Order: sequence, then structure tokens, then C-alpha cells
Amino acid sequence: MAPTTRLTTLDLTPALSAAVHRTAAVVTANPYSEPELFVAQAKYASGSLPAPVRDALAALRTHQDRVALLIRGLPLPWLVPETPRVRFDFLASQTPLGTEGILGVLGSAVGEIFAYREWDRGHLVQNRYPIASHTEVQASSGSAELVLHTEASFADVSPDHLVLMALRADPAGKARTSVCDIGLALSRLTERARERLKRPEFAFETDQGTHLSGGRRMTKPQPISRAVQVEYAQSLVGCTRAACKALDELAAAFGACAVNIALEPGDALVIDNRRAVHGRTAFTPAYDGTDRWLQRLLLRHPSGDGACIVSDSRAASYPSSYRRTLALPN
Ligand SMILES: O=C(O)CCC(=O)C(=O)O
Ligand SMILES: [Fe+2]
Repeated sequence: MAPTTRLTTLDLTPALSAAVHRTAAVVTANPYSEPELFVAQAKYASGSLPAPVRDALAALRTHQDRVALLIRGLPLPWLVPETPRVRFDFLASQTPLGTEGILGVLGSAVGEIFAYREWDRGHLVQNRYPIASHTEVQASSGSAELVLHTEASFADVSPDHLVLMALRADPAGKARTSVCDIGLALSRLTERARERLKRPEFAFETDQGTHLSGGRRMTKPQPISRAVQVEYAQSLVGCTRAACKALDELAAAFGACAVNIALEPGDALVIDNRRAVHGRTAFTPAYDGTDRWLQRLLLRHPSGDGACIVSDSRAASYPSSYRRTLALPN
């Protein structure tokens, strides 16, 4: 059987979980309204994370053969409120749940926290749960299969890592987060397909596209595989027949090598976005306050400019129907 993606797991003992709780308690700033202060506090506090947690996060950052780390047993509040039914940034007030500091300290041990201004009104912590009008959309607020992708593929600034922390699991147990080691998948391809992925022959189909290929409007064709990183989304289209074939081979290799994880409350999955693709299986939300709820944090290498809110350079090329459904700003 083909090897599958290797996931490192760190199960926190009650003592370690309590130590993470004490570390995160230093982060008192509201990430939804005081982003700079939140980042500064999280960075300062992360230095006090217990050694096993700090070491596991550092190993993910530096070891080329590790693409994802699952930390289990994080300290969640006793009471998580009902899962909202509308976008978090549309709620009358964005009161922190008390879990944001945990994400902040874990994330700061891996990279620099940032968010996109066009998404969630620039919230540094993104609350993701199913929303009825997004059912079929390729977004983490949808519930149809969320196909494999690297986060923010082909954006000028894309995350080096991301953290997905579960506040509430899918009560029906169907939703699973998929992760696949890109290097492992590439090693299964023919040399011809691997070489083809380095050519600028891959684009997204969109009515806002500036390029035409086979009569279709597309974004500017790009290589999937670059010197230091691979960027991918299952919705990419090949602009030549050979490119389509290479994409098919890659999708099959991802399918063979991916692992699926049912995130439980208190689990945080830290993913290396340069070395792994991720997605989510389909599930059936109830929209009754009990649905699955994740909080997400995006991280990048120290940027030098210190900005924690950046622009999503892809925003103008999203299909108009996608922008309408997700109510993205113009
Ligand atoms: O819901 C999940 O498990 C994954 C969602 C996702 O891809 C994301 O939030 O970036
Ligand atoms: Fe994602």
C-alpha cells in the first residue's frame, strides 16, 4: 500500500494543558478589534509555552519531513456558546470566546500572525462554521466537499502555516479535515507530469479573468510547482492537454496519500501550507446552534514590515457569483 501523509500528534497531559491555559491568559486583547495589540501580546506570551509544545511547533517549522502537527487536549472554556448561523463579522458584537489567545500563542511560536482585509473584515482569528446560504460554495463556511487546496494559492502574500482549532465537532461525525503531503504526492508522479507542473499552464476559470484559453475566461496561467513551494487548488484548470493530464495525475496522487482527521473540541491542527494541501469532506449541518465550529489563524515568515492585515491580491479575479454568495466587499 502507498505510504500516506505522516501526521505528528501531541496529546497534552492535564498539566501541559493547564500550562497552555496560563500562557494564553496573558493575551487579553480582542483580536477582532485590537489586532496589533493581540499580535504583540501573543508573541510575547508564546515564549512561555511549555517546552514540549514549543518544541513540537518548532519541529514543524524546521523539519522538512513534517507537514502537519495535531495538538490534542487544549484547554477550551466550559461553555462554548451556540454556533452562530450568520457570518461572525455580521454579529452585533464580536466578543472573544476566550480561545483566541490559545491560537495566538501557538501560532506565534510558528510564524507571524496575519489576516486578509477582504475576508471576515480583516479578523485575525477567523470563525468558520456552516452557513445555510454557502452550502455549495468552496469555502470553509460551506458543507459540500471542500476540495484540496493550499490556503490562498497564488495570492501575493500566502500563509506559510495555518492553524485550525476545533471548538465544536460535527455532531454527526461526518466532517473530516483532509491533509496531504505534497512532496509525497509528487514522488508518485511521472517525471513528465512533474516537469509539466513547473510550466505556467494552470489557471482558475472566472468571469473576471483577464486571459482567454479555449474560449474560457481565466486568471493568468501560473506554474503549480515552483522552486520553494507548490501552490494548488483542485479547482485549477490546465490550459493545455498535457497540463490537464498532469493535474489529473496530481489529484489522483493526493487522493492516495491524504489522511482524514475528525477534529474534536480542543484539537488544533497546524498545517505547513508550503508542503501540504488540505480540504474537508462533505457533511450535513443542522443550522441549529450545534454545528461544527473552527477557529483559524494564518501565519507567515517574519515579513519585516510588521503589517498584520494585508490585501488578498486575488480578490478582483474571484468569480462574481462567488463574491455575491459570500458577500465579499468590492
Ligand atoms: O473545515 C475544515 O476542516 C477545513 C477548512 C479550511 O480549509 C480552512 O478553513 O482553511
Ligand atoms: Fe483552507
